[in-house]
Amino acid sequence: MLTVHHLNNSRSQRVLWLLEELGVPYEIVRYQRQADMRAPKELRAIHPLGKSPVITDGGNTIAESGAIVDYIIRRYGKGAMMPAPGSVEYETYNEWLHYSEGSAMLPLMLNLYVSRLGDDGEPLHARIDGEIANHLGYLDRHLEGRSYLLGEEVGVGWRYRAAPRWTVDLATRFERTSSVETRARPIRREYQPNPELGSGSYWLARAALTFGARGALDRSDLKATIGLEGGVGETEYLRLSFRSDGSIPLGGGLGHFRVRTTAGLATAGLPRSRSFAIGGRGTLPAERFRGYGGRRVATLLAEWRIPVPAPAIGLGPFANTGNRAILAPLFGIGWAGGAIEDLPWGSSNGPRPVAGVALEVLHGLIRFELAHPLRQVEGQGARLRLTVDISPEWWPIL
Ligand SMILES: N[C@@H](CCC(=O)N[C@@H](CS)C(=O)NCC(=O)O)C(=O)O
Repeated sequence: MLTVHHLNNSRSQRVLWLLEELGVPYEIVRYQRQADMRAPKELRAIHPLGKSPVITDGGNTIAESGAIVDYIIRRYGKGAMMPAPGSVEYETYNEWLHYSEGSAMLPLMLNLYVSRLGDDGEPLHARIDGEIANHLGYLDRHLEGRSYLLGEEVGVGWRYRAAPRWTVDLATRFERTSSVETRARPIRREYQPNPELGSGSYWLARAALTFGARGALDRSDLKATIGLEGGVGETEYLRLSFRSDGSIPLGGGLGHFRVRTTAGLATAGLPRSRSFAIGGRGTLPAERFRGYGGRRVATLLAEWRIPVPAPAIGLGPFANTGNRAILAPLFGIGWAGGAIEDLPWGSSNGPRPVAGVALEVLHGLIRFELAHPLRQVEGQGARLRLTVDISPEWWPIL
């Protein structure tokens, strides 16, 4: 029988969780942390590192969370919890599997240890906090518009490619949200973390029609998705959403004109976890991040993307920062209505126009946005805001 060598309050909780989800029988051998939080020496008899999680199964002894999860899913998962090896999704799954211990855990552990140094650790905090913000921002961007890291939902879906650029998606799922509250320690205190959005249990059905991008940067291009979702649970609701991104080349070295739009409309029963939110990066620069939202939203962001020369700074023997940057005067307008009780984002009380300029450098990777709300933001006064972020084009692959 598979045995989990479980240390209290430790990462082996993940292994127990996985085994429970899969319904795999197992037994637990418990170890108690000592007063100094270290594992008792008995764990070294199982694996030389003396850490938890460790599992033993027949002749196998396996340490390291990712390796254990991989072993259990391959051996006992019967195809569940893992995309088919060789598929694109499998590579993404594998990346996330390694990501938690390989990248994300380091700044979190550094934070834990360095915090114990009190004032002596202060010089290290800027870097540690920056890295934590980097990782949380990455996760946050990856989760934008979806509920899970690897999929959009737990349920079944069907995708049909009707024509090279047209795709139809139909899906149904069961969703239970108790809380998706996050606590953030942002660099700027204005960042709006997720509120407690628990909305109970729902059966959902979803249909989406997507017109895919041609993917050619120097020609005109358009991508758009329209989705209709219906839910039955604590309430009943319908939710219609639309998103588009199009650009037209202006010719003569004048760059591109680009327009991005989003729109959402939902009936009165919309649960809080499915509410729309706008403001800040990606939707309405210069306005507060997720400042407005509810059951009805619309945004339009237009910019004129002008290529300008930039000094190419060497980045080692094979790369440089590129000899071109994009300067983009921009105009945006957003509107939100149908506020939902207890959410920090509410009605915009009419349209919220903004204007500014963006600068994209490092082959379009880094985007600076300097923008100004054209209408006063309540309680804040209208002021110029600078945002530095990874350009939205890169969000899906970073
Ligand atoms: N990267 C390893 C980390 C294992 C690890 O450090 N476990 C901690 C508990 S979360 C531990 O055993 N600490 C006790 C000690 O180091 O004595 C994994 O994910 O399995």
